Order: sequence, then structure tokens, then C-alpha cells
Amino acid sequence: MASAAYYLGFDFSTQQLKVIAVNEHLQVVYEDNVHFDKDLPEFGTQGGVYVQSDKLTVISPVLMWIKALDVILDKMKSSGFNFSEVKALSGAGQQHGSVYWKEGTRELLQNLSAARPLHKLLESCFSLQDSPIWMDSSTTAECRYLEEAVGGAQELAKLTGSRAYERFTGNQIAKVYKQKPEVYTQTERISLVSSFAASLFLGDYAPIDYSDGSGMNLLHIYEKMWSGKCLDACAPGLKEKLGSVVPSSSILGPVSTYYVHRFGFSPGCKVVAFTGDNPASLAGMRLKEGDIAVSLGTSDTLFLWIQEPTPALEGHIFCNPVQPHDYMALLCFKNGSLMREKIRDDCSTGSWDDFCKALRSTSPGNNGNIGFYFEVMEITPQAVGVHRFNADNQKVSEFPKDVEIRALVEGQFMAKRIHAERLGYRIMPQTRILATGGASRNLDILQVLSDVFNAPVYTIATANSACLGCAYRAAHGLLKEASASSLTDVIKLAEEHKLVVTPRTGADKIYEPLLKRYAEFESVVIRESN
Ligand code: ADP
Ligand code: XUL
Repeated sequence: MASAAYYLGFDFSTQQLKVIAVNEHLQVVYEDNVHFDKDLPEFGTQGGVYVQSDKLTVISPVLMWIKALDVILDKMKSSGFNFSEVKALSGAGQQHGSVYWKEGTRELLQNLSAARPLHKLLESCFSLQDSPIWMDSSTTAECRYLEEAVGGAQELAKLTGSRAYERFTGNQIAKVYKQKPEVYTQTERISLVSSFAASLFLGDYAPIDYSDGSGMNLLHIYEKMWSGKCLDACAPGLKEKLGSVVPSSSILGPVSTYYVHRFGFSPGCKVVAFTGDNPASLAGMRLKEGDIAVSLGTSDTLFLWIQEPTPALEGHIFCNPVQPHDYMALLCFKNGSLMREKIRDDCSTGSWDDFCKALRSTSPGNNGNIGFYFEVMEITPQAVGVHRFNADNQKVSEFPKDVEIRALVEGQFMAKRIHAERLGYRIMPQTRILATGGASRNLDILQVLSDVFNAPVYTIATANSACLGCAYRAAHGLLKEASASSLTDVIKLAEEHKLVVTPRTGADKIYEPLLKRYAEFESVVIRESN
């Protein structure tokens, strides 16, 4: 009998490390997670991060991510998971975060002793113990400097797919270089969270892939090479510290012997390039041109598969992780799940059930009440604070609790529709919204999404599409060696999307005027925030 084949996908996300294993039919056979706050309380993070007192600087301890990997692999081992059948693995990381490996670590990575857990072996290998992550917004000065150096925001967008954004890695590295030059000097390699995680499996520094590399303000997204101008504007000698960039489906090499000896992996198991969580989700959601994906995780994101990018001052263009000649457009909303959790706790008993009851007891359109809920400085649009407007267009300081809950959810989705349309996206009769991320389990939230977009919402069997996408990418990376198949061919086997909600009759009539008012108030809110 032929032996089984498994493919593993990992996701080093903001609040947890997740893993999915699929078999050769791409059916999910194992799924697990390690929640940073709950399962690794010794690090004392909140939502997987530390917010510094300036409220702008947001970091995560790099050893926590490594310990989470130790824990999840131990859990798999004790559950009897047969690592020897894993043919290939890949993974994803929260985008933009950066990891600083200390001089001399490459050698250590290549000679890991299987007798000890990784977090012990790598304890003193980082020149920065706490990595800047995507929630950070402390690098405005570095952003302006970079834009000026390349001839303005639009020029930078034309080169790298985005104007300068505070969380983008080039600006974060520039800040480290300026504020902690000794750290920068001691650093032998700078990885993204994705390529850092790949390095742990590879037992060597893993290259950055094109797609996650597009979130750095450093990569020329058409030539797929580091932009010399951008590198020079951020820090000296940066090219050497970043290493090369590779296509997202590249096989990087076999898994490190550490995993062979400690967990029983086959020495032939391949590591396929890791990528960003949003690009990985695009693969996991099996997005087609015309679909719109809405990810409701720690951040909310909205992304599209595009062929002809037009980089603008809002939104991002990334290299496509699946089809090397194509691109993906992405909008990121920082106040996603954590904001929903806050309003859930403030306005109901703290349970999603009660949150949902409030959504069901209020009517679409919320009788004209509109709210903006930006607990932290939002990315799309750049605005902060809580702002409420009643049906008479007056600013008010509070709403009844049920109204507040609906205003939050409707506001979040109206913002997504308005900004997607500004990027040129048009909702057509055949439009499908593919929802993913933790909150996509919540049908009442998805009903509002469907009503606001006046389009049906589909999901896949798991909310962890980034993990699943990486398991698919691992299979594809391996199979394309044998035959020149595309990811689309490989994932034909995967389960179909499931239709979960359709828009209510008349929703378009309700939201048309409300969207117009939301857009007008948004301009007011942006002005007030600045
Ligand atoms: P990440 O990958 O960024 O760690 P996930 O996609 O796993 O995040 O989503 C985690 C979030 O999902 C949690 O912060 C939680 O608020 C949200 N969530 C989980 N279950 C529900 C639910 N039933 N309704 C709404 N939100 C939910
Ligand atoms: C995307 C972004 C976030 C992170 C964390 O640009 O900043 O979505 O990838 O999920």
C-alpha cells in the first residue's frame, strides 16, 4: 500500500500560532493552535503584543514565537501525528514585522542540537528581543524621509506598490538603525516574520518571498528586486542584511536535521518559501478574478486578485503569491477583531451570543445612526477615536448599547465597501464575497457584510485560510517540480466554497444613502483626527 502524504501549513499570526495538515486529497486531517496570551502567559502579552507607553510602538517577543513552535510540535507529536509522512511544509507570518538575527547565528542555526527545545537553543540569537510588528505606527518621520528620497509618495507607490506606511518594514528598519545603531551593526540578517519562521525549519536563513517582500516599501514590485534607492534611504548595508528575494512557490531546501531527529520528519521533507498571512489567505481562499476576500482576523483586510495594478496613495499592491505575473490589491483596517471584542465587552455581557442578539434586534441601516470606532490610529483611513452621528447628522456622545453594536459592524463594512470602490472595485451581479478569519464564524456579522455589499458571502470549511493556503502551497511547491502544474490545478481537489448568507431584500435601498453619508462623515472624522 502506498504511504500517506501530508502537507503542513503554519501561520505565525498576531495572537496565535496555528497549524493545519492536509492529506494528498487536500482534506484537513489535523488542525491546532497555540494562543500566545493564554498558552504562554510567561511572556505577558496582550493580544500577542506589547503596546509601549507612547501607544504608537507595538512589539512582540521573538522567543514567544519560537516557544509556540516548540509547543505546537510537541502537541502534534503527543497526539500521534506521523511527521515522517510530511512531504513538504510551508507557512505564513503576520506581515511587515521584522526579526533581527545576531552576528554568528547562521552557524548555530545550521547545527541545532535535537536534544533541546528551539527557544532554549536560540535564546541569545537576536540583537532585538522584541520585534516591531504591523500594529506599530511610530515611524512617521522615517516614512516622510523615504518618500522624499524617491521623489514623493506616488513615486514610491509606483516602485513598491504602496506609499510609505508606518508599519512597512523598511521604515521600521530605518527607525532601528537611527535609534539603536549598535543593534543594527550587530545584526547579521533581518527577516520578516514569515522568512524568520521558514529559517527555523530550514536551519539556515530563508530568503524573503516576493509577495510578503512587497510589504516593506523596499521591493521593486515589477522587477522583483530590491530597490537600491529605497534601501539607501533606510539604512546602510541593508541589501546584505536582507539576503535575496525568491518566488513565493520556491522550494528552499530540505527540513533541518533538527526536525528529523527530534520529531521524526523525513529527511526528504521540503520547506517551501513562507509568505505573508494575507497572501497565504489568497491561496487558501482559492480566490478567482472578480471575487473579493474579506478577512476578519486581528486586523480586517480586504483583498483582490488583479492583473493590471495601478498603485495609488491608498491601499497596497503586492506581488501575487500564486501566479508570479499577477498581483493582489489589499486594504488593511487595524481596528478589526479587537475593536469588536471591546464593544462586545462594553455593550453586552462579553459573549458573542449577546453581541449577535443585538445585531438581530436592530434593523439594517440602524435608523440612520452611523459610527466610527478607531480605538487605535486606523490605517484605512488615517483617523482615530470614536465618532457617532445620529439620523439628523448631529454628532452625539453615545448610542443605546444595541445601536452601538450595529453601528460598529455596519460602519466597519461600509468603510470596506467605500475604500474598495475607491480602488476601482465594482460589485457585479456575479460578485462573491469570500469571508475568512476568526469572526467569519459569526453568521450575524456576515449577514451585515452581505447586506452592506449587497452580495452573497461564502466561506470555506476552516476560518484559518492562511494556514490552509500554506498547506496547499507546500503541496504545489513540491508537485510543480514533477509537473508544471499551477496552484489552481493542484487545488482542484479542495472542497468547494459554501454559500452562507445572501443579502436581505431591499438592503441595497437602505445602504445606498447610508454609504453616501458614511463617506461624508468619514471626511469630517479624518479632519478632526488630524
Ligand atoms: P489572527 O490570525 O490575526 O490571530 P484570527 O483570524 O484567528 O486572528 O481571529 C481571531 C479573532 O477572531 C479574535 O480576536 C476574536 O475576536 C475573533 N472571533 C473568534 N470567534 C468569533 C465569533 N464567534 N464572533 C466574532 N469574532 C470572533
Ligand atoms: C496587512 C497587515 C495585517 C497583518 C496581520 O498589511 O498589516 O493584516 O498582516 O495580519
